[in-house]
Amino acid sequence: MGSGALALSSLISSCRTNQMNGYDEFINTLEQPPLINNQNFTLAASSENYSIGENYQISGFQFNQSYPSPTIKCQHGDRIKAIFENQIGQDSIIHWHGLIVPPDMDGHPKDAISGGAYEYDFLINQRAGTYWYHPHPDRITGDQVYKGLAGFFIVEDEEEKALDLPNGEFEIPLLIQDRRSTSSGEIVYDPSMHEQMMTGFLGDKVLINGTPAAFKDVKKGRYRVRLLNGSNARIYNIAFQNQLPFTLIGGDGGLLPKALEVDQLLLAPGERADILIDFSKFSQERASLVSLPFDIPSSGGMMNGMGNMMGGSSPEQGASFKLMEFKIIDERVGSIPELPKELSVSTFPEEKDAALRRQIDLNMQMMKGHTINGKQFEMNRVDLQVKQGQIEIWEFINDTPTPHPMHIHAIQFKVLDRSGSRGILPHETGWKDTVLVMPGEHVRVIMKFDAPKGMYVFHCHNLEHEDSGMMANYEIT
Ligand SMILES: [Cu+2]
Repeated sequence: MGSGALALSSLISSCRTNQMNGYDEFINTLEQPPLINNQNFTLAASSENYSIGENYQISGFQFNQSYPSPTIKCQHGDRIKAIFENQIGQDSIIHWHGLIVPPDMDGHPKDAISGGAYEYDFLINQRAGTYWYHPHPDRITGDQVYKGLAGFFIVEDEEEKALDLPNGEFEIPLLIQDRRSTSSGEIVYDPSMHEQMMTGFLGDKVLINGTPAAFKDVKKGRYRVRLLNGSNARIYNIAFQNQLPFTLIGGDGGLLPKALEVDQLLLAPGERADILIDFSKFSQERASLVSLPFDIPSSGGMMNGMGNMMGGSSPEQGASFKLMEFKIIDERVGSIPELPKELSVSTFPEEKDAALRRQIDLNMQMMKGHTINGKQFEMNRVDLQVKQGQIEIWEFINDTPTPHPMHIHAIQFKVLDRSGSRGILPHETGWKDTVLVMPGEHVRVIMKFDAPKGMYVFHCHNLEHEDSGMMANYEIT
């Protein structure tokens, strides 16, 4: 295990109770999103009233009248021609999270349409990975994602196929989202001022692929599980209940250089992880996927401690949850080839080649909103310019009492270092597009700007923070 994982373990609070939030029983079969396995497709967003499990209802949105949203699967080299139809009665646009596409294909908030259709046409010329898509309008992204619009965008390539990883029924994508309901079971999105300014909108129950209290039948063999934290604000410390180790093989931008054995994984909104889990190693009939409790480091400032309090009626950030159960059927499946030592080959940019270093200050103005370098988001203001082909180091500095998962569009970066005790986490050893910056932390990332020229955004992926201004424009020139 890497030193980062050990450092993380030391953060785990020992004084919390063992009582986990969430369901007592896992009784609903895990939903599998419909598959779009085609380079040409339409995603039509519409307003729908629908039920979630037996107990919850929502007046929400769906893509192609489906919840969870369809999974898109394509190959490196594909030319995607997609039509986004907006029938939800408010501004919207789709962002392909993690994909490197031209500026007018990226879902910048200024490209939002109030109705009609937006045509996408772009090439997939990046490595295999677990990417995703969701709306990206200014100030109302949190509302639209929460109400049902988010799905996987999986890219495959030859390097990955050569590894013979589990596939078909042995490949399981899990979209993890928390939700809050009224006493009558209505799921509503109504963040308070405090939630916008501090915690974000935290739920009291977790849906997996839109399924409450989900279970999944699995055989005694090895599975590939793609994890996506599609929650608005909640961070999960993912583990199996008995802390059985699992194998981490990928992060945001695809395969890691080497597989790593871990027993927990801190996943913030927007982040993905790709894991292998061998259910033949479990002796019991059920294996619970959980989120272990964790502490939010304090920034030591005036606001010390306030960030984690008063999260509405829901358990606080860092609380433990039961997520879902795997029900292990007594049927052995054939052995799978062992993983090679080196999973993939990547040439990461090096610090000595960086042409520029920038500090990105994450802050807030009371009663007003969140800021990046002192400013709230404005649609057409260029906040910084970068030269195409240039390598830069950005240092995110969190001067607030709450965590900020920072996402940069149109790029995959490498995490260089993090101040404090957490270090670089196992899933941060490969390509990333979203990195968690805890209160008081400085996190440096390095990247080369190879995307087409034009304007893109970077922002906090706590969607209430993003919607309250923690977003900025950068232009590749
Ligand atoms: Cu934030």
